[in-house]
Amino acid sequence: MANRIRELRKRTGLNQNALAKRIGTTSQQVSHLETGRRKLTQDWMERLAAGLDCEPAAFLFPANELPLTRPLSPGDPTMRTANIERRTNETKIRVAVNIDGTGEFTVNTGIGFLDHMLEQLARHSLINLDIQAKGDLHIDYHHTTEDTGIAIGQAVNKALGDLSGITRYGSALIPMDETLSRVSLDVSGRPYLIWRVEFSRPKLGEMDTELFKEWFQAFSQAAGITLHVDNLYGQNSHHIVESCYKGLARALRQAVQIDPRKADTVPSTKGVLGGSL
Ligand SMILES: [Mn+2]
Repeated sequence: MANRIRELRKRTGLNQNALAKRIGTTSQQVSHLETGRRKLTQDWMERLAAGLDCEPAAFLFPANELPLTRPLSPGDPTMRTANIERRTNETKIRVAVNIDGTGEFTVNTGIGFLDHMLEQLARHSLINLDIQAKGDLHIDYHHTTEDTGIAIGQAVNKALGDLSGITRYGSALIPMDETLSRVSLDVSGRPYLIWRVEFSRPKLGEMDTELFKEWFQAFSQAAGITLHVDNLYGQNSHHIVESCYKGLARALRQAVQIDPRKADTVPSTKGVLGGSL
């Protein structure tokens, strides 16, 4: 059976021998696994995934079905990274994030306007974001929009781990021409969305403007973030929503930063984040 071990290995720049050493086997075994001479069991997939910093299921994805997300900074323990794969009957999504990135992105959701927003999110948060989504766009954009928010939120949540040392709070005021929006958030493990944003137009490109609330709701729930988004004023719907994504990006950038004065501690008097106040 065809698998994607070789492709993934090459993306990380490892040769068979280097990968074999990482996972405690021989290069011959790696070779047999790649060619299918040795059966790719769950155990092997888990070992290979650990060596290549990806999800075990990544090796089984047919190459033509969905492009593979790049492992971001494989093996660098100082980087907060995560990969998420989410498959339902409605969408198939892969997300890779590196919280400690430089704002690099590869975004492909099939929805042009949403791609534009997610690119802003990466660029202004400095979180590296690799998103590949295939959804049921022939129905409408609802599932893909919402599920993309869930998958990115899950990836951010996973990458942040126990939230040790983070600044926790962040806020931003973002102007775009006639528009001003404010985003305040608490990376606390406590999901909550306040969304005070109205649009003058029902659609932007092919996308219904009502879907942006769905995206922010999905993201805040999955990421475990209390998120308040207010458009203070503005007319142009494109400016309004873009200022919200940029505000999220800038606020997130602040909140996930490691505070050097309390590195290795969780920023709560309870000693643990999440749960009740
Ligand atoms: Mn724009």
